[in-house]
Amino acid sequence: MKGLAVPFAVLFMVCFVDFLDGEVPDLEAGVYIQNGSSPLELGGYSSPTVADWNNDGRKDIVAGNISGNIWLYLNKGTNLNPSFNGGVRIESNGVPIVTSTS
Ligand SMILES: [Ca+2]
Repeated sequence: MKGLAVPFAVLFMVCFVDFLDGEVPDLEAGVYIQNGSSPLELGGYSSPTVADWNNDGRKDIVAGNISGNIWLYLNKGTNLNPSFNGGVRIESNGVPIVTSTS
C-alpha cells in the first residue's frame, strides 16, 4: 500500500489514500482530517501544503488563507491517520507573517 495525503478542499482538509504504485492514482473516498473533534477548517481561499515542518517524520499542514495569515498544524498522529489539535500562526521575530490578499 502506498499512502498519500492530498490537500484537496479550500475550506476543509480532506485526505485520500493512493493504493497503487503505478502512475495513475486509485484514490479512496476522501475523509475529513480532524482538528480535535471537528473537521480541520482552514478558511476561505486556503492554499494548504503538506510537509514535515518539524522533521519528526510526520507530515504537517502549512496553509495560508484569505486573511493573509499562514497557519501551521503539526501532525500528532501518523501520515496515514493524521491527527491535529489546533494550529499556530507562523511568525518571524514575533510578528505574524501576513501575505498580500490581492
Ligand atoms: Ca512533522
